[in-house]
Amino acid sequence: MVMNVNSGITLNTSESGARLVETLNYMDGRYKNDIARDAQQGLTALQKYIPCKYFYDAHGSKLFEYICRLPEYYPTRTELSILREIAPELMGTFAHKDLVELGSGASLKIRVLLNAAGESNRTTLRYIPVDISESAVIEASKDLLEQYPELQVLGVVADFTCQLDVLPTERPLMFCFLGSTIGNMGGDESMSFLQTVSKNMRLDDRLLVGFDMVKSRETMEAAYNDSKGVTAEFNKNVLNVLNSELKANFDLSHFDHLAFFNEAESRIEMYLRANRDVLVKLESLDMEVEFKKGETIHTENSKKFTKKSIEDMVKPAGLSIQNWYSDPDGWFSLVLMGLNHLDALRCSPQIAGCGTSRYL
Ligand code: AVJ
Repeated sequence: MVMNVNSGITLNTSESGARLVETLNYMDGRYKNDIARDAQQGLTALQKYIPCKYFYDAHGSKLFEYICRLPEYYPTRTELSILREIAPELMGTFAHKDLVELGSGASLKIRVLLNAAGESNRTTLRYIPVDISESAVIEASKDLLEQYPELQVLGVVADFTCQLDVLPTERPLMFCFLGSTIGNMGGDESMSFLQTVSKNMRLDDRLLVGFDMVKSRETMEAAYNDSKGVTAEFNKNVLNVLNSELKANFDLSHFDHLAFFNEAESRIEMYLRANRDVLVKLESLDMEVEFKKGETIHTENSKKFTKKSIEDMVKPAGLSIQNWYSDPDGWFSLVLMGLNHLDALRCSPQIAGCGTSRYL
């Protein structure tokens, strides 16, 4: 059942066994506008680009899950191995709190935390997956309720880069931002994102962020050039998304997958490169785009971090690092943060009374 609860917000309830799955959708009607605007901007820029959030339609999400299981793609299994280690400590006392996952996708990793919480803590904690894909949020919530019938789940369909203020505020929160998704943002963007999260946090809230660390070029480049070509298919699939969302006529065979480590920027960059001259029509935008043979569309940055680059980003956001967890090789880091008390005393609306609350 779908009903409008407020302008632009819909409440979707569907059933999973005896339980209702509640999903608040703040994205209704936005996606089409956003992708039209972003494609228009990106495909007319000097260096053409498409924002990487458009990888994740139903097929793209499936391909991404496949990537996560590839032997070359080390981040997922490395992060999972750390999560398994630290989950008992993180979740031992986690009751009466909300566990918010930003960019939750299929909600696979969160199971490690939910398992560690144990059944009795699970009855009082609430899991809040936040993702721009409504189908991902609904499917993940249903699966979770089947596996953990005692769990409370509130699905939120929203763009976490700009809609954090829609989250409930009654109980202490732990924000989880896993998978080094933060590495997809530009430097300024990730800084201001952390600032926004920190402004939305109270003193007893926590933020757990996954960071992929710099390591040998071979290891990093292999992870984005897997031998089965799944990453190439994932990359090209974004053209299919434009084909269906914007009535475009990209021929995927006219583009090649390209991924390499840019050392100066400390990031993997992914591109689609035209292997011939190409003319594409985007009917919904009433627009034609020309590609010269060899011309590229920039589709993703995936930043690789160092301890210092993480600290430099976290401190200006008013966050303090409480715990730093890594695998023995230092390939991946999970960083647990809270509000920096001194900054919080100066800036927190609750304490200093500067007016507005978390809705900034
Ligand atoms: C979603 C940020 C984890 O940058 O590694 C995987 C997605 N892109 N292969 C990453 C991705 C190509 C990705 N994250």
